[in-house]
Amino acid sequence: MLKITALAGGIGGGRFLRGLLRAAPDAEITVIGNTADDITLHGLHVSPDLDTVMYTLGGGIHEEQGWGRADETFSVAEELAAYGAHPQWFTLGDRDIATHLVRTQMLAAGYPLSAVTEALCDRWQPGVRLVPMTDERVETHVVVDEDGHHRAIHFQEWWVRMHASIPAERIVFTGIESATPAPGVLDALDAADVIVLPPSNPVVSIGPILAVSGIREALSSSTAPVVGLSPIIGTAPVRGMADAVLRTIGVEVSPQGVAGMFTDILDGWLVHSSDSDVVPHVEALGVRCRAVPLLMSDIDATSAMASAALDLAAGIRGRDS
Ligand code: FO1
Repeated sequence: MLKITALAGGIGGGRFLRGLLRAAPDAEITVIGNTADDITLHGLHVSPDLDTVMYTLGGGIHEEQGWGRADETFSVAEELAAYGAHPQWFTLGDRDIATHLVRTQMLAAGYPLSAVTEALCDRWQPGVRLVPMTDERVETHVVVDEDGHHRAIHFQEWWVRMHASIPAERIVFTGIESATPAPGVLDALDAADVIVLPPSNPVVSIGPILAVSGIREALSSSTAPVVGLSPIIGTAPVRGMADAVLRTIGVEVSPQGVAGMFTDILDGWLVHSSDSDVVPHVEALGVRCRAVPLLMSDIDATSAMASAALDLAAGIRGRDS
């Protein structure tokens, strides 16, 4: 039984994982999910990246959006707006709210986020074991300079309300100092035959997971091959705002720039077929590199990407054994 462990954010992670499940139907897959996007709204604990993976693999996702539920209604959101309840820039659908009610109720009863996630996944049967990176609260906040005042706002406000329209001066993972890996995380990294970094946002999705104490060390000392897929094609992200946050931390917006963030943990890196000129530069970093199609247009494409990642891992394992 091939054991695969993947570190995943939200939309890109969910889409890739659907292809991984198709490419390796008999594998045992554990997903370590990013929780730094989490936000409390109207008293509810929302875990966007965990929910996106759970809904995408469980068949409940709103396909075009990549987040939230299919067949959604917004009666509660309309009523909240009628009361002038804030914020109104982050819309929770009625079906999605049930997820947040169960999560909030279980957290209030003392269950850790990992137990809550297991309970929610019991309904959705995503076909992977979804584990939050930590059971402690971590939130990505962004320092912006608005009208000459520096202030820290929640990542979701910067991304959803401001559309990342003003530069992020700094990105901080609040609470990361006291965050420890959730139960099962280090075991999943230790037991893995292959560890995969899907094309999630390297700064605000993969970054927080690696920042949880012990996780980056587990990856860099792992005997299992660690293979990543570039979220950047050419000089732009396939989706989202990875370019904006890469600029904030001073990393070149390119497939080799992102690979350079992870040379301590990467054994292999896939870049898009149009970036084949980048391959020798990545290999010069000591990371095996291949150029393959990385556009996640449909499940055939994501399954092919996943197979390419597993092939590269097998080649690396073969070389090292
Ligand atoms: N993104 C938006 O652009 N607008 C929204 O109103 C919004 C609501 C929302 C509700 C639940 C959820 O799980 C995700 C939601 N997102 C929304 C997406 C969210 O910002 C992303 O999933 C990630 O957190 C950022 O990549």
